[in-house]
Amino acid sequence: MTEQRIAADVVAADNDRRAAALNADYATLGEKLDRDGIDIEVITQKVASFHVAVPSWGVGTGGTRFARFPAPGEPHDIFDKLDDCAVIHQLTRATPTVSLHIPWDKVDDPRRLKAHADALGLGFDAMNSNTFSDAPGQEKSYKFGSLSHTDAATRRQAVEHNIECIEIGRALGSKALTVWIGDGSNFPGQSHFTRSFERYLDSMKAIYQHLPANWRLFTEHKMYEPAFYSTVVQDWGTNYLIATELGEKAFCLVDLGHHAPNVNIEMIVARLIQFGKLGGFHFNDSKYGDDDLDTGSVDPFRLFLVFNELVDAEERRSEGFAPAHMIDQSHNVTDPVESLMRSANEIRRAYAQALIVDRAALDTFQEDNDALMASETLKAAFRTDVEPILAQARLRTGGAIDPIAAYRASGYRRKVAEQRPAIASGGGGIV
Ligand code: LRH
Ligand code: MN
Ligand code: MN
Repeated sequence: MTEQRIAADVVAADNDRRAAALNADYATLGEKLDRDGIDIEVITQKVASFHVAVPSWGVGTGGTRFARFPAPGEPHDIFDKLDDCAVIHQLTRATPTVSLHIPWDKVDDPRRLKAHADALGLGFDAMNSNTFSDAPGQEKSYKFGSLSHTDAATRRQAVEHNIECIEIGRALGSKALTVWIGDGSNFPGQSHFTRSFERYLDSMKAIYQHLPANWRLFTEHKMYEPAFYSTVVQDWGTNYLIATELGEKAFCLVDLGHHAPNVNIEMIVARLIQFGKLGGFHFNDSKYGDDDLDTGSVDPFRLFLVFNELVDAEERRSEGFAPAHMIDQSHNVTDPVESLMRSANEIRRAYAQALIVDRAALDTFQEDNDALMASETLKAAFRTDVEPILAQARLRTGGAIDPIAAYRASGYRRKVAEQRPAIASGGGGIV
């Protein structure tokens, strides 16, 4: 029996208050979709089986490099973090897995951690290594890079850390490793573009050799930050080269915040799908840079367009198409549990909207070069309020019709604040 962090009667009471209105809205939407030849039940079932992983680093309060403002009841260790992740999944039923970040998450005893996760009904998605900051007591510093460092011993240390992440992940039942490095330079001339990339590739090949047969390796590109002049893995082109150089278990991970403003991310997604190298996502939203804001909070249309490509590939049954869906956010001014719940729902919303796109009509408008009607076909799906589908999917799988209302009614944050001592404020957040 799964341990529940929120009392079932609190959720049931909140659901009871909302059920009649939901059922009426669901019936109305069902009639509308039926007129368009869409069976609402098919969409609801697909949405209910769509899941996204929560980042362990997302449940603590984030910060910027200027300051971090702690909030009451922040998790202290990975066990507390899993408890918070379990709440997110209990209410949304959308997030059955957690993505760990090593050594931010101290995993001294993987078996004990796995037992805790099992009890909460949680599993583990991709492991994330960290060679972009120095861990206490670490022999070699990553100040001037890690996997691409000029010093062989530093590169070896970074490779070994990634191998250790694989080993921890194996014990936990994870099946993927995500590698993001901050390596790069701050000034023209500081580093040799070609040689640093050669060194990076050599290091990655050493990691790849240790990857279990049924694992995937995700590499994450990012245009800039922390390096402000050049970055070794700066864009999807370089990322594609890495994935093809390494082999069939290597794929590109697209973090939505890691591109120049106005870059057409959905088109990058389409290209990576076409050539079999889309590994998965770090979902978040942004206005300027790698802002790590709640998914869908700034530009939901862009998120929808990404899902439009994913559903297109799903319906074309593109070979080997199985992207990993993960969230990567930093919550500086909200309760992280609330932000992650609404983000998971926004991701499902974009999926549901993409599922109701009239693809046959879109094909015809594209073939006929009817630009206006092709665009309208997408907009018609995007304009549809699919909230009744999302709420029904949650309700039918044991979640909350309104997860944030149920969470607030439960008083969870207040209760954990009594058990978890406050964490000091300070400068320096996570990237
Ligand atoms: C880098 C990044 C990467 C890290 C995470 C904390 O900006 O997106 O995924 O692992 O942030
Ligand atoms: Mn990321
Ligand atoms: Mn990022």
